[in-house]
Amino acid sequence: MENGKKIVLSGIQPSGIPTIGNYVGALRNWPLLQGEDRLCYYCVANLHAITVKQDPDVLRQNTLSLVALLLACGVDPKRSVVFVQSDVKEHCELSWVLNCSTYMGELGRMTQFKDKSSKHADNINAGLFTYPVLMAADILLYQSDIVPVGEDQRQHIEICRDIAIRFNKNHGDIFTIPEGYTPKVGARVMSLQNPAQKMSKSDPNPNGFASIIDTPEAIQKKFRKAVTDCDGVVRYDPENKPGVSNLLAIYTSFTGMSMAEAEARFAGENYGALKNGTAEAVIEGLKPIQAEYSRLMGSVDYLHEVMEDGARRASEAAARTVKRVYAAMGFNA
Ligand code: ATP
Ligand code: LTN
Repeated sequence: MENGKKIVLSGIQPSGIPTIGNYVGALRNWPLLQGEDRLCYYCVANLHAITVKQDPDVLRQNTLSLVALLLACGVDPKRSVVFVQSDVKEHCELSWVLNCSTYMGELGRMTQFKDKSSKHADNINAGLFTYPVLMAADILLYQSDIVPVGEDQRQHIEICRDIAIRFNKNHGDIFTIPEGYTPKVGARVMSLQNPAQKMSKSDPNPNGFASIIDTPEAIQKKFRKAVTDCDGVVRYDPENKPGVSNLLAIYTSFTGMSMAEAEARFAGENYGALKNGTAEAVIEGLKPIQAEYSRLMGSVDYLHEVMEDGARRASEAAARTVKRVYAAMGFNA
């Protein structure tokens, strides 16, 4: 809580262009959480992004573009604090302290670590292992009450809560214990090429994901190539028909229809109709965001002002927490 307002915090890595999975699982909920009784902090997590190799020029460009996209999705930088993680030095400071309150065993159980180490076997760095500790620092620095995330991040919210509870027990009541918040539909959009895997913006196969700024033609093409199955019936059954169910889930996320309505809409039709209908719904849903994104990318100075203002406001709040933590540790505060 800050001045009687609940604190909301979330982050997204500038590790590529956000996908429709990031959009329905996370980004589109961010503006909806803005309200009179809440203060939202939205962070471009570039320190997290370097746990995987990044080209500095591409990272710089993706960071700017992500700020523009957040605003295009409806985040209002006057009401919310939009900032870049590396601009607020307290993230690294708190992360170190929390590292010393986190067990190797806990971190070794994280499925994202196991996943990413198998995907990047040539670069299993210590940052990939301690990634959840930096994420806990992001959350705890702002005394966050609510953390909106997609399904894949729930385990990281749990470890953050465990770290905070342990720290409070050992050092006094310093951190607010946060709650995760996951949307009812679209919390886990799967890859179009491999419906057993979540859709990911850093997938080396661009046909696996549709990005928020893909052209209508690219979106049509990627959905046309989506993996389905061979029994030809449009029915929601994630276990036995993961590809078709993923398309239906995307369709309902973009149209607001219920699953029963979506099944009825495609009853008796072939998969071509489902793929086409889903692509159309996505294209329509993204249109206003893409238009606003293009407009904002023409105002680079404005985007830099947003980042500077966000960094200043975030730093004020973060510094207050680090001061209390340092004092509790016996450091000069
Ligand atoms: P990367 O591919 O680089 O690991 P990512 O696409 O998984 O990145 P993040 O930046 O790590 O995305 O996540 C930003 C937010 O989007 C998080 O809240 C995460 O839970 C959510 N998210 C990511 N992928 C999906 C998905 N496929 N479906 C729903 N939500 C998702
Ligand atoms: N790890 C997150 C991105 C992220 C985040 C955060 C989410 C970084 N810091 C703080 C919520 C709160 C991910 O989605 N991979």
